[in-house]
Amino acid sequence: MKKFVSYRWFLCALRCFVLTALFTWMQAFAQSPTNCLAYKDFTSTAGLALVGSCTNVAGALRVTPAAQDQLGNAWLVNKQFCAAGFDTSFQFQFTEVGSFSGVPPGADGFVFALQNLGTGTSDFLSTLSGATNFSGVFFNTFLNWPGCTDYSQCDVSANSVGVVTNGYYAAQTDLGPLGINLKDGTVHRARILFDGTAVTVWVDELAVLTNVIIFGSLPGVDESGQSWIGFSSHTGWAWENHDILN
Ligand SMILES: [Ca+2]
Repeated sequence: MKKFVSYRWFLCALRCFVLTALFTWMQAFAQSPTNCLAYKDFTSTAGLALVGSCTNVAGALRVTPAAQDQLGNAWLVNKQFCAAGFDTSFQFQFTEVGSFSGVPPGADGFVFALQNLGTGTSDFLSTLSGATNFSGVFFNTFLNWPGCTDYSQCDVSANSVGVVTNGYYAAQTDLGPLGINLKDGTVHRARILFDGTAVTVWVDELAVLTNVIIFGSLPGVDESGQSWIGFSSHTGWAWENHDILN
């Protein structure tokens, strides 16, 4: 009898141990990051689709070079699940700012975008575009247009950050009064956090847009909540190198 009780105790202890181990493993699995991608630089662009003028130069992703009328995009080839939220950071740098005579130097900036168009899309996914099926954060360096006060479509300055959906601003911030100059040639850092409802953007560790609700209809994601994500950039009569460093 004693032996039977011990055996049952042993089975109970074993079951308890297995369940505890399973629970611990499930907890660890639930807490482990998913969709976690990192490029420490762009010496290799494996996994990216480079469109138009986008190339890798000295370890950076040069979305457009400092030349007239360039258009470049870079997209992760594999769609990512974005609908429930994401948190991304990258460094960027604008150099060789220039323009034709009479045009303010430096343009047009770049967009971090979620899109449901494909990896070959060659639009500039910003307020300067007629494209649809995208949402993004636009790091803008050229004022379109002076005198315009419809800030759902026009830039607030030539040095601004805005949240854009299908060519319209949901919100934007003039960076000048915050002491940030996107075109000063230095390396800047961006962080974009989407919590499933609203987006917050930091530039150089400063929150410049907070809890902007943009993705109500999620135009940049498909029916399963996934998007192609990446960068879109453009130049015109003014230009600069648009480099993403990591
Ligand atoms: Ca602009």
